[in-house]
Amino acid sequence: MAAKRGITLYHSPASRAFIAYWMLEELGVPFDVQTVDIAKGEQKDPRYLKINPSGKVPALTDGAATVSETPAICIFLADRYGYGTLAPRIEDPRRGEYLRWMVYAASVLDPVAELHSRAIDLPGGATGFGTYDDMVRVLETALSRHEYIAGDAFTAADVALGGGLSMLLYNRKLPESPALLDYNARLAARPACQRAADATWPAQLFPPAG
Ligand SMILES: N[C@@H](CCC(=O)N[C@@H](CS)C(=O)NCC(=O)O)C(=O)O
Repeated sequence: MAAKRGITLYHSPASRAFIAYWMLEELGVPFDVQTVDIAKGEQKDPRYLKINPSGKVPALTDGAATVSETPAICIFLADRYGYGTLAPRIEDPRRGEYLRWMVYAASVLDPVAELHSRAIDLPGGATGFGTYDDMVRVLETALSRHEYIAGDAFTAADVALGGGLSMLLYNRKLPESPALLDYNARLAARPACQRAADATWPAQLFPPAG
């Protein structure tokens, strides 16, 4: 069977699909958007579960390849279309930090902020992700040392982690501290980020600049 051609992003408005959309905009590659309306439960349709067995958005297909989990989508796309620019090369020592923050986005930032917003704070040593206060301190420290999460250059880790951070700030699940707000403003100023927010977020995702 011939492989499907081109990139398709499976998307729902005002969801984590914003992050994958932003990644595609940063790379400037053509893609189709297929809406999977999570408000209507379309993410649990058996046809979509073949693409993402978790029944969540986003997911992405590129030819014969299928990928889901937002940071995995960012890693996949950056390696394929932005290797050496938005993704540090394998031999580049900066790839270590880059991968650290990619995984941190999904394994620490997302679950810890969501749990904290529901007043669930587990003891740091008892979980793989640590406490909310530790997570905020770790992020603030990293972001006060350099402009972007993995160093002085913007990378796909800023899309994966920064996109999640922007959504959490929007939903008031992170503190509006100077380090986090300044970083969010730097990301929001990027034309690709603005295009993705305009295309995927019915309300205003970012506060007006100024
Ligand atoms: N770990 C997943 C989380 C994706 C996720 O939770 N997506 C939400 C929208 S933001 C969703 O599809 N919710 C619908 C549902 O779970 O039924 C990722 O990083 O992609």
